[in-house]
Amino acid sequence: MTHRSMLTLVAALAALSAPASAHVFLQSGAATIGGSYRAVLAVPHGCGPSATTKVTVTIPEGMIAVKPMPKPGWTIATKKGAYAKSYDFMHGMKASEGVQEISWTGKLDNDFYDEFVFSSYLPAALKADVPLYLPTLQTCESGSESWAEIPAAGQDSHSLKSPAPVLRLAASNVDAMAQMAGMVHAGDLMIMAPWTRATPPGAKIAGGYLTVTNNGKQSDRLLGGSFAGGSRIEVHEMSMTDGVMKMRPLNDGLEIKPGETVKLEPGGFHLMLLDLSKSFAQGEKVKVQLQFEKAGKVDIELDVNAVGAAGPAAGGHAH
Ligand SMILES: [Cu+2]
Repeated sequence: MTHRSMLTLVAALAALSAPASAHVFLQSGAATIGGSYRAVLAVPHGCGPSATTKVTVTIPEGMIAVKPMPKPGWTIATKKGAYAKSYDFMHGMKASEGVQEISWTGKLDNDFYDEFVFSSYLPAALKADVPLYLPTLQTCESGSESWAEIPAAGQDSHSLKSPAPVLRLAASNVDAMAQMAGMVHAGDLMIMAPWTRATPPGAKIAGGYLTVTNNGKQSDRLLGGSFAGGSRIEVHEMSMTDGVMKMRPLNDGLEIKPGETVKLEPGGFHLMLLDLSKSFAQGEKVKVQLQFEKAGKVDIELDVNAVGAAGPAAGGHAH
């Protein structure tokens, strides 16, 4: 891995956490698992015009060894308690209890911006791709604002009115490197971690999964694609309708908006590789050519994982 690609990844993670509007948010909203994390909670405004008098943040399970930084003019109070489980901390130590809530009491006029800082540790037991949410209550001279909304699965957090500050987690550098081995740049698009599953003998279809980030200023669309071992690739959406998993082809393609990262994964959006002429064997790579509306044709390779890898088998698709 080059330095440059590492920086690109960091930039991509940072872009994911950039605030859409003036919410209370974490200044550095992405961190690596298995290391310390300095949380900077940014408070850009009061409750309407009213000055902020107290900021209370709830520490999520899995964020350990939390210590607030003293702040001139503000009184700090913490609530401690037992974690749901015990975590491996630095130097082989275990941590099973600690700070679960911090409040800062003081005054911050609506005309000013301020930051509330604490240190923490993100144990190796945390999972990449599962973000941590830090619900925050902002109390003001008049009224309060609760920054506590957490997006439902598949929901865009930008659609929330008062989203909880979020910390996105990345795997350790070793895992990040493995991910980046399959990273492809195409114009403003960055495609990461493309994979599929081994198919049972005779299977005619297979799902394809990847993550695509649009670093550009224009929207693009993933329209489908082609591959040597079958007829074509469609983009599908899988969703629950009346308790039944249903799939539908996205005939207009899948939009990837500027600044957005879209994940194709089992149970959600996916590539559908059609009319396989031979099955995919675990460990091989399948060359496919994706078709984007603006970025055009993009060659990638899907890693073939185990038959049952992380989701329903391709043969179970009801077409
Ligand atoms: Cu499908």
